[in-house]
Amino acid sequence: MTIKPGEDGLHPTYCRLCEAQCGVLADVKDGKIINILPDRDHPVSKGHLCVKAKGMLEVTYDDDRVLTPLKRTGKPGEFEPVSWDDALGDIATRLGDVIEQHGGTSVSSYIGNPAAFSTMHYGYGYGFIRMLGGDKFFNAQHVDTGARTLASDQVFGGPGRFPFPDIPDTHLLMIFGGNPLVSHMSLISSPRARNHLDAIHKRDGVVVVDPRRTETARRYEHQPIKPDGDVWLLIGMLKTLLEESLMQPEFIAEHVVGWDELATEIAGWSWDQVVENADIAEDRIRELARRFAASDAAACYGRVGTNRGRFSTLSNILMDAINLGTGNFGKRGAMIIGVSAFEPAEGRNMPSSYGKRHSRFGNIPIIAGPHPGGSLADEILVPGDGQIHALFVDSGNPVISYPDGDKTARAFESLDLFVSLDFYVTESNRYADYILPTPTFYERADINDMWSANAPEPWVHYVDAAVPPMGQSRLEYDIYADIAERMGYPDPISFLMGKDGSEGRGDLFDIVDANLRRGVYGDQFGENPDGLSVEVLRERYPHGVQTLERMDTNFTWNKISYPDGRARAWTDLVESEFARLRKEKVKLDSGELRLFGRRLLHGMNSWMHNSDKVIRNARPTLQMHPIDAEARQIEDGGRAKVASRNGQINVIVEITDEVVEGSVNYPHGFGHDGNWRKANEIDGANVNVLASSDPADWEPVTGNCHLDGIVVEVSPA
Ligand SMILES: Nc1nc2c(c(=O)[nH]1)N[C@H]1C(S)=C(S)[C@@H](COP(=O)(O)OP(=O)(O)OC[C@H]3O[C@@H](n4cnc5c(=O)[nH]c(N)nc54)[C@H](O)[C@@H]3O)O[C@H]1N2
Ligand SMILES: Nc1nc2c(c(=O)[nH]1)N[C@H]1C(S)=C(S)[C@@H](COP(=O)(O)OP(=O)(O)OC[C@H]3O[C@@H](n4cnc5c(=O)[nH]c(N)nc54)[C@H](O)[C@@H]3O)O[C@H]1N2
Ligand code: SF4
Ligand SMILES: [Mo]
Repeated sequence: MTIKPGEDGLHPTYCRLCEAQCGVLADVKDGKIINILPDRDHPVSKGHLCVKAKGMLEVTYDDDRVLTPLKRTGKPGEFEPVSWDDALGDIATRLGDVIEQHGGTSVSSYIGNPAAFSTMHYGYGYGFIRMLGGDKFFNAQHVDTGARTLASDQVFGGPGRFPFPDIPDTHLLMIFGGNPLVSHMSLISSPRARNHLDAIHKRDGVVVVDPRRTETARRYEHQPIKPDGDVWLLIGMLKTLLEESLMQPEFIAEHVVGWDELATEIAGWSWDQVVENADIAEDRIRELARRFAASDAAACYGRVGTNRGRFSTLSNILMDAINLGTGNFGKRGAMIIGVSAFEPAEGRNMPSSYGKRHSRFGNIPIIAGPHPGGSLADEILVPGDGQIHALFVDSGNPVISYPDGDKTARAFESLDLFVSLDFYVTESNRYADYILPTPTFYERADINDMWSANAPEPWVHYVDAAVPPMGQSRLEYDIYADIAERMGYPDPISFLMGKDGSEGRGDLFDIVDANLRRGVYGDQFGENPDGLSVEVLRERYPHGVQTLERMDTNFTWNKISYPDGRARAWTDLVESEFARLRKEKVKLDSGELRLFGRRLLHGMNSWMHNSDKVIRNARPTLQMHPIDAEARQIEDGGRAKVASRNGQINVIVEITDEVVEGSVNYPHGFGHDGNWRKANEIDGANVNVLASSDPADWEPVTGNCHLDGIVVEVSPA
């Protein structure tokens, strides 16, 4: 017997804020969650929680939360409640008018970060837009994972998989541009990652390559680097491996194509070039490479800090090359690719479609669907075929998350129709015509569909809502399906399944259930009586079920899309990126200050800053090295003006040798002026007004925005 939404008692559920997806117990009394407790019976998180899970309780019962549909009645941010019927009726009519006048390609959407944790959200969200004829979608790819996605496309032959380190058995972990003790690890679902990292530290080590001595770097071993310096360190490590014959030739012969071409290229770079640009001594680079090769199970893992730089794609490809060349791929403790619970064991990666389409603005090759983030404003503002006139923003806040926030705001205000699905009035949707309220994750059923493939200790967890949706909030899927129905379309799920909707509205969990039952752990519709279905999960495993003791490392190999099943160390793109590196060679010590990002333990992207628990200790500051501060007569705790070619902000300064000389950092997600009372009070700025929406400032192969390594001038304010 499962407990029903809103019933008194402890509801097993899970947190849907980051990949860790920790098990939670929601204590419900009189229809309200009164406390959030760690779930010690969750098979993998075993009681791990961070402050944000409780913060979500404050969000759920926040007085500033939107609980009725809102219609814009005046200036940005001025709204009045309307009925669902009026809101959806007007949206359907106006959407129909836009499509009639400008065609389906004038309709688009941004679906942001939280959607990565709610069931099939990207799928039906994009299905909805495609059904209306839309051909442009936006999400966080180009500010988060773009370089990793293109590296996967090149190295594995398809963009759909993120490799991850098999951390319970890793002996040496090199982390490039990630801060797991704050982020709780990204692109890998491992709620107790810190325990694993501590154990790795006792084996051969955890080396954190980062321009800041981060929380993670402090606990383990830090290798400072200037923003954008990674590609040089990686070339140096590969040079060492080649010069000192530290590779695994048999492994390479079996699994890698194009190794000799890469080796020739690497040999063409001199140690002088490497050392000058990496700003790290040759001895140290050699030491890191030797340790990597000598370790029984090593992994090079890159995250956000190696995705928004000038040569991030090449850096990610070179990390793969180091893993592959030393035999640290598809092996216990090394880099692996997993299988999702919603595909069969032999499930294949999607094939590459890179460059088959280009963006209208910036002419950037499309990697895996989404359009370059930096182009959103111009896709709205620049007239022409395919110009966006109607936009849905769902689970996102692009005015703060995307580059050139001011321009994005201007673009939003110019739309014919702007519909937001959110539970706050944010910096983005204050320009909307309608805000449609949605539940928080404690008010919805979900299954951990998207990330089950990236868990070293894989599990599946289905949960019902702990409490029913608050106020008039409604699930995103139902909102899309209702609008579609009013316009005479099938619901997005039926559309995605090639049906016309005549059999009635498709249920999200019917598809989920079918995929799970056919999947690697599924009951195969009765053929495997011990296997899983949604019903089995619901009845037997309310705390989730660990499906394998460890992710099978062999899954890695059938996720390679090249027909020969081998990875590539050399492609046309690798060749042209090296040529570009030769030409552009980022000058790292030209006296300029470079700005990079930082995440706060007490903070979540552009939101959750209205929760006391979360923001209590959060203080957005510009971190600056003492030498750089002295040269500019800037005082600790004082205010400074930070200016880029694109814009300027006014910030509080924190002088610290935590950052490498020549760089400064500032967290993103601040500068609030939505309808949130506490968040608006925080003394912070939107750092992304410094980032540029000019394609010249994106990585050309991905269209990734340069959010790290922005050249800035800092002066006393
Ligand atoms: N300078 C700089 N910029 C960055 C980054 C950086 O490191 N530096 N990081 C980038 C990264 S990695 C990412 S992922 C993006 C994130 O940027 P976005 O994709 O914009 O996501 P969030 O900032 O998390 O905003 C989430 C929004 O969704 C709403 N929301 C929360 N839960 C739900 C839900 O269940 N349903 C609905 N409908 N709405 C919900 C919240 O109220 C909030 O308005 O920011 C990027 N921007
Ligand atoms: N508490 C908290 N947790 C979060 C989030 C949050 O906002 N708050 N956001 C979630 C999201 S959306 C994501 S995508 C993940 C991100 O997860 P992570 O990538 O682990 O988190 P970040 O703190 O962004 O780490 C990026 C690191 O890259 C470094 N860096 C910047 N530029 C460079 C460079 O050029 N080279 C190198 N080597 N390093 C560089 C930064 O100093 C920073 O330490 O975190 C998730 N978890
Ligand atoms: S680490 Fe924190 S934010 Fe991430 S899932 Fe666990 S409780 Fe939620
Ligand atoms: Mo992200």
